[in-house]
Amino acid sequence: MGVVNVTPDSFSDGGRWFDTTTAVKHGLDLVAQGADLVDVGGESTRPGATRVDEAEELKRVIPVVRGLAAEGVTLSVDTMRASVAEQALAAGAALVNDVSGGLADPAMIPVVAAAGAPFVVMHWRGFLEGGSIEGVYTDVVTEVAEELHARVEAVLEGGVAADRVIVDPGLGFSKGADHDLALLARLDRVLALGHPVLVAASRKRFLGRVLAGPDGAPPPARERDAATAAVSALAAQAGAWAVRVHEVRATADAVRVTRAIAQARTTDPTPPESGAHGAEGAR
Ligand code: PMM
Repeated sequence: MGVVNVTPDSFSDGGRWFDTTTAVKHGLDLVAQGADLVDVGGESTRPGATRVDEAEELKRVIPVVRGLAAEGVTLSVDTMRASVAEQALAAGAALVNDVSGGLADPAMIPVVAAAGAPFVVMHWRGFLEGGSIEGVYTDVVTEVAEELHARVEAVLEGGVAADRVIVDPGLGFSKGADHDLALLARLDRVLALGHPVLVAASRKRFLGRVLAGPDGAPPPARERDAATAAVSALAAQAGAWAVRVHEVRATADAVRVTRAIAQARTTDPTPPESGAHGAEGAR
């Protein structure tokens, strides 16, 4: 899933694809680089961002959705507003990606249910707890899995079909770097919810912390793409359905090679050895 942020202020690419023509061209470039799906958003969710009004969000998103749909691109719309989701679906989007998991707008779940569209339900305590940025957890993996499960139940009760629900641990949303790393380490617990899993690690703060130099300064967001591709490969290997990234080529390659290795594993006639270093023990 490639990202087109039609915003002036997203944290890693704000302002770069802000007019319709540039945004459509960027979406087509992402497809040429290997994206199967393009996620179009008109509202930044970075900490401290103020919400855009509905008219402005529609003005940013709908022409880009229309332009890319006309080119045959499979699209998701990244929005917390039911009206934007509804109009984007009518303009050709296939899927709705709501970082609030249906909490921000009570009309969202009915709109998605009526359209029969796939729905990405992301975990974010900012909406569960009224805006807290850094969540406090005693066991982040268990708590995120349980809270996502509760959101999925609400979405199903609202009429969205079970086979339309995709879940996302919401890396960086009310989570610090250690929380993000723990969730990636135990993606199996999110997969155990029984729905396809979307992982969106691209350029996020936790990568900045892992990659920080000796002075502790994180590299700028756009220098985190190699690390993003590495996380994408690990997420794909763990069983993620999709990875959402800004720079597609490296991640598409990483995912393809991961898949090729998985295929080679299934066709290898030699049974795996039990120890990491085989019967002779560690060398
Ligand atoms: N992160 C951002 C925006 N949309 N959608 C989903 N499903 N999951 C995410 O983690 C997510 C998202 C913020 O990233 P950006 O502003 O750099 O695109």
